[in-house]
Amino acid sequence: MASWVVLGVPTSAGTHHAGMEQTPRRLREEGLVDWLRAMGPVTDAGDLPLTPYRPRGIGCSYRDGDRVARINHRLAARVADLISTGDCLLVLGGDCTITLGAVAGLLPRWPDLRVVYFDGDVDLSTPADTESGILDTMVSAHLLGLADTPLSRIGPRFPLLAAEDILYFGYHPQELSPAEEGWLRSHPVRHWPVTRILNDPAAAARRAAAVMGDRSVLVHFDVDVIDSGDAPLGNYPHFHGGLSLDQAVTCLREFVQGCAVVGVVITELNPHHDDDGQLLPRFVDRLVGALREARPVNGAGRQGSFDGA
Ligand SMILES: [Mn+2]
Repeated sequence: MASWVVLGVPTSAGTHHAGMEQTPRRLREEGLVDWLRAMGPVTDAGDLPLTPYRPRGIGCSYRDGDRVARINHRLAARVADLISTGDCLLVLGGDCTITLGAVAGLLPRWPDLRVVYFDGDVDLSTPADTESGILDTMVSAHLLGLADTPLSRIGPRFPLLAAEDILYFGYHPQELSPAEEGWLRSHPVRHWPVTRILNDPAAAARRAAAVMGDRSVLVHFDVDVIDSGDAPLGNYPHFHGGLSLDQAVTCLREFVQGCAVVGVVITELNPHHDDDGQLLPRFVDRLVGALREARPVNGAGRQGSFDGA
């Protein structure tokens, strides 16, 4: 198994209400770090400062952006420091915006980084076309530089990623806005909706891992890729016929087994949705079962210089 460094990012500043800032604590209470440690070397780097949602007024198109950028700056600096020992990064969110900080922190060492965007959505909204201003709907737009804000300039380059560096996996077509649909159709980006992978999710995930080649990979795992009818972990419900929890975690296992994963980010898990106390233990059990299959990072993709070249 890979050796892991675990960092919690207890923030819900980039979403529409509080809740997810409790998730790193809850995942640790359910034994995530202890179970991982029972299987291999784990460093628990603790949590960044608690950053709960706060209302910012009506009609804002870049909601609490300064604060979201600030926490992601801190995350990027911390990640760059932590991965210098060669561990695989496990970030416990927190809302989806933390994938920006994780990418920005990984790029100096892994400039060839690609992202498997394993999410019920594609998050390609921008401040120019958003209705809510909620930044967790704009994450990949910021990764790709479609939104030019302080948040998209937190890393060593702009844009952080090119379209061909992302593979959207598992989003539901019904969640796409017309603008998102148009962008996906007109750019060289791989996008595999859940409707394309549902007949054999594991085989599709194996193909996705193969597409990554020998490049280093961050898996962005938004739990709203799991249909809320099976496991309502996601902060925002998705009821369109998505993956089950077991199918989603099987896909995650295929990703970490099949390509050169240097980091995994767990996002959008709202612990308040676990009404009977069964859901989080089940999630942690399945998650650990997948992560234990990760390859050691020293077998990962091409390594860059530490000063960002
Ligand atoms: Mn999502």
